[in-house]
Amino acid sequence: MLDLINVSYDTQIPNNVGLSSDKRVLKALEKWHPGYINWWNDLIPDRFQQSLVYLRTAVSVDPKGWAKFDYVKMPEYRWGVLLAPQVEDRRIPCGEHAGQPAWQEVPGEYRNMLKRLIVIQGDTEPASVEQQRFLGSTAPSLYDLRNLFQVNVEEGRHLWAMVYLLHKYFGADGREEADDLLRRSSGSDEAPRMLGAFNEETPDWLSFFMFTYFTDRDGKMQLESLAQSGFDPLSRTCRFMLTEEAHHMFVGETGVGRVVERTCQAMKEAGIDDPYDIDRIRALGVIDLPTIQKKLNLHYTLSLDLFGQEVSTNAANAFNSGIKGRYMENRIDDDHRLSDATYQVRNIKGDQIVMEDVPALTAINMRLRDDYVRDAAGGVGRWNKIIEKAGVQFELKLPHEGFHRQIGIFSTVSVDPEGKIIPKEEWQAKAKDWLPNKADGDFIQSLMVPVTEPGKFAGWIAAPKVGIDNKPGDFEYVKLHMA
Ligand code: BYC
Ligand code: FE
Ligand code: FE
Repeated sequence: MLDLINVSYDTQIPNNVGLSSDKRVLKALEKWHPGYINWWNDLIPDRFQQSLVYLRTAVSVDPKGWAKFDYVKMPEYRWGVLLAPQVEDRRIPCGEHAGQPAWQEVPGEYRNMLKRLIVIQGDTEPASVEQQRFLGSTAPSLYDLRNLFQVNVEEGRHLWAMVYLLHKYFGADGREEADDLLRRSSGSDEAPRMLGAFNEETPDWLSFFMFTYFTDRDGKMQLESLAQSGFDPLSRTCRFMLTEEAHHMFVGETGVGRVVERTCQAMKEAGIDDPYDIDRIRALGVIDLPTIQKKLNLHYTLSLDLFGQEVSTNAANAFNSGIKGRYMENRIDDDHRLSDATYQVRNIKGDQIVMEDVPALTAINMRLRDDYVRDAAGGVGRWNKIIEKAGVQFELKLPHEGFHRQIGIFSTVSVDPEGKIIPKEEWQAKAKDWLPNKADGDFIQSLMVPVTEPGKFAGWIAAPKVGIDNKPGDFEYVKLHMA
């Protein structure tokens, strides 16, 4: 009998999808596996591959106890294929087929749309590992190094999750797409990753924390939407991925919070009250709050681009066909078809930003972005509490959604962080005050020196409040391999 809660280890690929009795898919995945391991080995420096990292591995999909913590060498990590348990009698939650039984096989008429969304989702996962590949050598502590690698192995598992769906449900062209996921690479000229933000650099640890806070949160919102899919295997896959995603955003939120905390603390100790006294603050070896705001501006706006066009027929089709739902679709109290509903979308009239009603069906991306903005605001409020508690007069803010955009309605105009449309030349002249400039980058880079003694932290970041898996402060999260 197939055990759908616990994970079977009788094949090379741990799974709860009965791979050992699905020879075709097992073979296809075993064929794909070496390419994946090569990709991993080329990416992560050898010194870290040989190190023992205190990682969690998913061993079950039981919400009460799905993970096990232990020392592992990363190339030996058991990347598995895990789907959340099937919900009995699950129905398609939205669109023209709402109420019909969820699909257990790919609905032929929506095959291409479904495949495209799975490929885009899959493409982001290895991209993020590629973006973060240089960070290991400058980790501010063993605790942070471990968190980086935890996020990396889980993004690797998310790639596995999408590759499984491609192999299992999309035949020969699914196999080709799975191979292409290892062929494209972040920032490459010939074969870049599919979405803009995933070709940007993650040059330092503050960027890493901002990325896991803001960009992994796009991941959360998109996975929530795909978890509402009428295609049940996709829904179940994404539901399990979401349990892992929570930790990635925790790393981001606490990471930024610890940087903010350390800066405020150093300012107080030195008797500096003015957060804009940048030279003196930087001389303390901490990152001034205005520069943290610039990093926030950058990563937030890059992440907003990931929601696509505000008004989108792609999104309307995905919703109407029942392939992709809204955030918390099953909790929304409406007809789930949006036949007559409208939704407010920002538009540009002359030099003004106005609100306009459009058919709600076409505004699915906008609605998800609105949900995202609300979700993202939470952590910013908690960072501000840290600043307030330290007695520093400064407030971090999400910039206006029109600021610094490459996709959608705002990509055609220059908007300042307050939401005012301004001449392009003025925007360009002020950009260095709004986004990290070369000098900011160089300064942050100068702080990026590795700290590898258990329980010690680089001077620009505070220690975390609690350890991973309740470990004590001086726990050796990574046993570094000495070459
Ligand atoms: N960059 O009608 P539109 C994660 C393209 S993150 C480049 O708005 P749609 C993670 C678009 O493809 C979550 N191109 O499109 C996080 C379309 O092209 P075509 C990833 C872009 O489909 C951290 C055209 O512009 N998952 O998991 O409504 C670490 C028209 O746009 C971009 C997903 O995104 C862009 N930013 O919306 C690790 C879920 N935006 O087809 C992992 C799957 C748009 O006309 N994807 N374009 O040639 C989707 O649901 C949708 O494809 C999108 C775009 C929301 C991304
Ligand atoms: Fe992911
Ligand atoms: Fe993630």
